[in-house]
Amino acid sequence: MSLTLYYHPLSSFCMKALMALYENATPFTPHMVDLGDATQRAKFLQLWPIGKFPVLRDEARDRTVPESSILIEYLLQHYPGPVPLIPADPETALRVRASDRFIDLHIHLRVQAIVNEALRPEGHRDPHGVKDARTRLQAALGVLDREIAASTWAAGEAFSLADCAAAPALFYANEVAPFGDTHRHVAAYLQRLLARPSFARAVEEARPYFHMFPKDKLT
Ligand SMILES: N[C@@H](CCC(=O)N[C@@H](CS)C(=O)NCC(=O)O)C(=O)O
Repeated sequence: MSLTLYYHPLSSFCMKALMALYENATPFTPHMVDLGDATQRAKFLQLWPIGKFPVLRDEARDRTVPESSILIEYLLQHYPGPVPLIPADPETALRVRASDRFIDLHIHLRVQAIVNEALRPEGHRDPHGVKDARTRLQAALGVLDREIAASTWAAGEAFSLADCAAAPALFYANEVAPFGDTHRHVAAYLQRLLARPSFARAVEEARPYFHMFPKDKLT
């Protein structure tokens, strides 16, 4: 098998990549990395010195592909399947990419900042940073709530890259700042995402690691 995904099932950006692989039933070898294990971390850093996953390794084409959105575009280019995830029409493709960027930058990374704060040791906390992340997360959820009120998926009526980004981002956003009572269109969208088999599978595979999520330390 040519493709190997370096990942951890609990990682939200890795769930995004997994969804794309599952959507198109793309054959790959999952390679779980425990970044808390010094040996595994050192080996992973040799592959990708930035040390963030997901990373796709394609032996057949001798390519190492980090960054979830680029990784998905790479799969669509070189290993396409029945679900295009980025439509051929340039206007719609631009809408998909814009939505993917909005979700990653203004929702996903805010959630990550809030979770990372909970993982920091006492004395190394950043209360201003987490307050800012929470404020901006609410603003982004407001924007998404207005947009998603009018469509089934993030960028229209076709499931896309943007929905792969949104699913794990919103799943964890709902843990750090529950939005069921405040953003009901986003809440309904999350239910649609949870019913999508590719995301349902990623969540099931993450479930054994949920105890590692620092829910009781969130501020
Ligand atoms: N922009 C990157 C973000 C990847 C990312 O932040 N991954 C997290 C896990 S969700 C990670 O590797 N964290 C480990 C670390 O920062 O040491 C992408 O889209 O792939």
